[in-house]
This record gives sequence, C-alpha cells and structure tokens, in this order.
Amino acid sequence: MSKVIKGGMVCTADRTWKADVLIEGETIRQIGEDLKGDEYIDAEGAYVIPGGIDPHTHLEMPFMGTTAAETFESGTWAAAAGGTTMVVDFCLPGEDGSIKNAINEWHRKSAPQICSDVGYHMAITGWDENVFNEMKDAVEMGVNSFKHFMAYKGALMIEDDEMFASFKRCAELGALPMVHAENGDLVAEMQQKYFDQGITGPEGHAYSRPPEFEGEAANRAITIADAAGTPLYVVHVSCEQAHEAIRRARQKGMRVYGEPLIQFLTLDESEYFNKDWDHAARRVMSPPFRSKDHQDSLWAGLQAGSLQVVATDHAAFNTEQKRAGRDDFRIIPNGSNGLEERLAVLWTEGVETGRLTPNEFVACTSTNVAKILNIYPRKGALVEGADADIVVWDPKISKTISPANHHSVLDYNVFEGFEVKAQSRYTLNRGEVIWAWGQNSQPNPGRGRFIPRPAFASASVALSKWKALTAPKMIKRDPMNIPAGI
Ligand code: DUC
Ligand code: ZN
Ligand code: ZN
Ligand code: ZN
Repeated sequence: MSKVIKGGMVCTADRTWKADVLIEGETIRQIGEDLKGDEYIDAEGAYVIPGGIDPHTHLEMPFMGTTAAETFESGTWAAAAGGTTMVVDFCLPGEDGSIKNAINEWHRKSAPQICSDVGYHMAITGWDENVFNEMKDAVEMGVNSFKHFMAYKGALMIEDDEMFASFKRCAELGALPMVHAENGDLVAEMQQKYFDQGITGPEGHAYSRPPEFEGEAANRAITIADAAGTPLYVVHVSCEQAHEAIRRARQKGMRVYGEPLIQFLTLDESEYFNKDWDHAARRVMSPPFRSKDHQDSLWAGLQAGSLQVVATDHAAFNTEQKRAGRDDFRIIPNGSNGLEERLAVLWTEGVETGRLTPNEFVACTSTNVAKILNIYPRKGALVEGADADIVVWDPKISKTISPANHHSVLDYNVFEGFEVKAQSRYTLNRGEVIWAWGQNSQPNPGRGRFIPRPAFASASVALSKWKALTAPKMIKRDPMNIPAGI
C-alpha cells in the first residue's frame, strides 16, 4: 500500500517548495509533482515537515523519591499529537549500577507501551571499571550518548576526575558526552542557606540555582571535553552564561552543542513567585526558569546557530507528587512538561513572531537533533529512503492549551492558557498515521520502535586540544592588499 501526501509545501531545514510525498511501507519513496498512490493524505494549505524529535525526555523516571507520572505510552501518544515522532529518553542506572541492565530495563518498560519511536541516552552517575567496560556495551546496544550530572549532590552528581575519565572513554568509543551543567556543590550550600533563613517555598529553588552556577559548570565541562578531545552536548541551556560558554567554545573550533528548552524560551522566573503554591511548584525544574534577558539570549542563539536544538526535558510529576515538597522546596520533584506543546509553542512564539524562519524551526525541532545524535538521514530528513516520519503542519489551526485537551496524564500544563497558532493535522511515524486532527484515536501501544544510534565515525579523529596546537597556522590576511576582483 502506498500513500501520497498531496498538495502541501514541503519544508525542510534548507528550503520550502510545493511537492507531493510518496510513501511505500515505512519509507519515503519519492518527492515530486503529481504523484499517484493507493491513498491520499490532504496537505493543502499546510507545511509538510520531518517529524519532530525531542532529544530530552524522562518518561517513568524514578527520581526524587517518586516516579515521573508520564508513561512511555502516554508520553509517546502526547508527542504524536504534538507532531513529535521520536523521543530520546534518559536511562538511569538502577541500584546495581549496571549500564547494560539499565538499558534492558528501559527496553522492558518502553517496548510494550510506545506509540512512536524512541532512542536512549545513558546517565553516568559514578565511575569504576565496570562502567568503563559497559559503556562499550551501551554503544553496541545503540546508545551512543552519555549524560553527566554536575548537580544533584549526593545522588546523581559526578566529580570532575570521573567526568574526565568518562569523556575520554566517549572519545575512544565514538560516543557523545552530555552534561547537566550546574555547580552542584554550590547549589547544595545555597539551598541550605535559604532554607535556614526560612525560605521554604518554590522561590527558594530559583534563588539557590543562579545562572552563574550554570555558566561555571558549562565552562568547566567544556574545558574537560577539550582536554579529553571530544565534542560536548550541553543539555537544558537556560541562561546567557551557559550560552556564552558554548558560543566561545564554538568560535574556537570546538564541537559544542547547546539545547535550550521550549519552557526556557517562553516562561520566566516570575512563575516561582506566584501566590498559588501549586502553580509555582509545578514549574520547579532544574535549571529553573530565568528572566526575560536570558530568554532573549536563547532566541538569539537559535537565530545565530550558537544553539542548535529545542527540547523539553519532559519530566512530568502530578500536583500530588509536587506536594511532597510543601514545606521544603528541596524535595519538590524537579521537572515540567512540554512534549506535546514543543512544536506548537515554538511555531507561535518563534515563527509567527518572525524570530525563526520555518526552515530554522524544522532544523531545531528535528534535523539538527538527528544530525547531532547520529540518526540522520534516517530521521530528521525528507529524502528518498528516509523513514516516513512526517508531519502535515497546519498553520491555521489554533488552540488554547489546557489539561482538558492535552494527551499527557498530567493534571495541569505549564503552558495552560497559551494560544497556539499551529497544530499537526496528521502525524506519520514510519508511514503509519498515528495522529489525525479531530479524530483523536490513539495508535497501538507497542507499535513504536527503539532506534539504535551508531557510534560516530569521527571518533578516530577526535579533536584533541594538544593536536589542535600543531594545526596549520592561520594565513595572515592583509586588508591593505586585497586581490582585485574580490
Ligand atoms: N532536571 C529536571 O528538572 N528534571 C529531571 C532531571 C533534571 O535534570
Ligand atoms: Zn565536587
Ligand atoms: Zn538535567
Ligand atoms: Zn533532563
């Protein structure tokens, strides 16, 4: 059975043109004019874009004394409704510390539930010979990225020498190290200080995690990556200080990537001062929301390319779970939602306002993610032979975000009340329609697939700082002597 997506404007990371898309089975067969097939999907008046890829989710994650309420089933269904066809979820090691067991545990949980495709990152939360050995197993199992928490002292936090060892191992294996950049030692001290002063509410969360702590950690991680000769991916960049560190590193020739969240682009720190405790606590996440100046910096980074992708860090805890921290902000489970809303909010606040072009929107919600995580062009591309992960993106359907019409299991939504101007008319994952606007029928749980991500070929030519020192010198340019004709 073939399908043709008919009459839309195909919009990729680099151009927009009017064309039909022919799908056979799970794959894109052809993009061209007047294509014929067994079935037709109407894309008149809409953009046809590659399915969104959310590089950062925490579905059913055991964390801070509870487990994230969003399941693999509800999360991937909500994603589909929002135009996202793949999520890359973070595996945490269990009590035995084994990486292999953790990945198998994630498969056990996710496989029967997922409505669309998934991949995993693995968290490195300590360092020993077993971790060193099992990182290779992880890469062979299709997990080629490792996250390091520089915060959550006493729980997930890793020390600098461990991080350096792990980064060097990543360089050897062709894996991508990632960091949660916040200085965990300073955060722990500040939390205690504010708590002792009687600041027990959600505002204490924001006070104790200032942007300076994030910037310091981002700089430190970049230095360690440089010494280890590996690229680096900085997750949930929330502020100018971390963005500045990334910008500077890239200018020096380092492959450092930065991931702002849709929440950080559109919601600010005033949320933590809301008189309604539940309202504020629902928005407690790390790093926290920042001021408007930081938002401007993140938008500028997306425009200039110093920040490459937009994620959600979707870690969804219900109000009841948040209330565990009623008397102590330090134990409010950290996390907020956005998996379903990411594309619509970014379109509304980014494209409709003129900050991003539709092509830049595609780049940072899909194509750049696929490239950085090494699944391009199977994912993130509209080309012959790619997986038919496609969204018919309708810039004329508006909606007011509300827990009454979202697909998450959450009893609230941090974007509640946002009027978004675009929606997915159809979402296809590997050729199957998994969302159709107005029909609201959930695809079979378990139909989604784990997508292995291979090691990076660039591993063998890892850029070592010391190698860079012997690189050819820049040619000296003389502005007074410009050859004619240039
Ligand atoms: N930050 C959060 O807010 N939640 C999950 C983990 C993290 O780093
Ligand atoms: Zn330390
Ligand atoms: Zn994090
Ligand atoms: Zn996270």
